[in-house]
Amino acid sequence: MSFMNRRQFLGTATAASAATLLGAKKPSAQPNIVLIYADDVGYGDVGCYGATSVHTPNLDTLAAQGLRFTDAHATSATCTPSRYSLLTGQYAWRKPGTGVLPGDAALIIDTDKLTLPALFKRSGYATGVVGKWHLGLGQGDIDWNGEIKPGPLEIGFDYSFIIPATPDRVPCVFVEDHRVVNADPSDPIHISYKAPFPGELTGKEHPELLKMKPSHGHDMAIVDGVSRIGYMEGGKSALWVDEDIADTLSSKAVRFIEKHKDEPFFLYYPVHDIHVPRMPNPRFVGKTSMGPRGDAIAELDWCVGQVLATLKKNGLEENTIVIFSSDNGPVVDDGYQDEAVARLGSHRPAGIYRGGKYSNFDGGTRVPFIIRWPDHIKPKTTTNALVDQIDLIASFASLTGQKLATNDAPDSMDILPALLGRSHTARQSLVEEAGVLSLVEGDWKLIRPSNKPAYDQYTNTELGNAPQPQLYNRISDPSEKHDVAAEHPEVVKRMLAALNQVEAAGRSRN
Ligand code: NG6
Ligand code: CA
Repeated sequence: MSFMNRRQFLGTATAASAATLLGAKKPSAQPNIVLIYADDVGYGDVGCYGATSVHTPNLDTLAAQGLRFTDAHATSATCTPSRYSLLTGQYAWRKPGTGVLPGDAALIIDTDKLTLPALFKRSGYATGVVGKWHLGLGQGDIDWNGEIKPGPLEIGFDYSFIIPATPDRVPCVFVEDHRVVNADPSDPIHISYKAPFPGELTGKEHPELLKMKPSHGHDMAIVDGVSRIGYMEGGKSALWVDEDIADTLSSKAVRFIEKHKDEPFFLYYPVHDIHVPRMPNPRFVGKTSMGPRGDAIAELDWCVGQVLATLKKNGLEENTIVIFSSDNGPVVDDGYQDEAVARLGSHRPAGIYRGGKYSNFDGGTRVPFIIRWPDHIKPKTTTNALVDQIDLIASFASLTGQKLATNDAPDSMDILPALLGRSHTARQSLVEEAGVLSLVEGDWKLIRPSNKPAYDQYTNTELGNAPQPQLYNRISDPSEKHDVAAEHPEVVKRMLAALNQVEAAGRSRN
């Protein structure tokens, strides 16, 4: 089924079954979708998940008007693989080269594969991405002064305004569609992840030039008084100002919504907060007792508020599904001296869960996940259904009345009933990726053995690696404090075999 408009959608048989699922309230049209994807925001980092050291009134409102998940996961404990899985419906670990990417990496998503935006496009939606990309661009050896492709536009987005990699990696410029924004041909941009350019001052040699100093790594190119990962020359007119990134992205997201208010749209909005360098706009500085990390959460909440206000102002509230989640768990010191550790106080970024970003433990992938669709999803509800962001593609295929081919999104499950709060069961199992793979199944979580370090001293993270398989009971021991592998050798054996099987099968949706 391709390019249905809202009216055609209502006329299809599949739409009728979607309407049945939605209960008495028929979908008046194809709902718009806004997917707000935060960066490094932990389970315990927002008010409606228990945070008290920072106020997140907009996220709390979203939860109060919608459904809040307590067992929702990113597929990975770092950014690139989670984003890859979210957009393709394929576990990133199936594809080599999907770890945290440098800023000059080639696009890692196949342009001939079904993606989340392509799914919506097929159904007649306008599709856009505004925010942090981190999935590579081009085919290697990117010319930042010319047309930059393939990228978002080649995998299904009609519009794109992106930070190419991360805010702590060069190039520190925005790319809109195929071009660097405000590029100046007389000051060409060059990027290297190998060596500084002749005459380039680096954070390592010139710490006196820095307003935000690294705690580990991040001592290469200096842009806007912050040293980054990678080297960069040229492009002075195009450089972003860190304190203005949230405002810039917010205005682009708002503009996209307003421009497409009369047609169905899908906006993927991977905001840059609260990734390092944490440099919120001065109007958020001091809003929390936690320094830049807390203030960045306040800025993130403001970004969410801007979306909600725009939907309201344009009469789009009712017919728009808003989803909020995060790409991986929290980290406190992620490489800059931003007082995050010293000012953490009693705040627990991962809530009761162990570990955080980079970790096999649940703090690495269990993240906030809130969905609101007025009149279709009951407000003020919570569910413990096991869901994964990778499931959005199959679930939205179902919502828009599309059938997935066998090889499309091979690890994505249709969990639409759970997403709409009609069922408290969703997945039976899922695979999480960090240092090694883990399998969550029923009450159990099994972490594969690994000889990688158990602890990272720089980020102060329990990575959850151990030379023997670990087994935790998710119900009686959600904080993964007691490894019970020795008591349940048969469960360990069965789950190790099941994990091998998921891996070997190349797919996990039947
Ligand atoms: C790490 C960076 C960290 C962050 C991470 C990726 C250092 C020392 N640390 O290598 O700061 O950028 O990569 O984060 O460079 S993610 O959220 O995009 O996965
Ligand atoms: Ca991240």
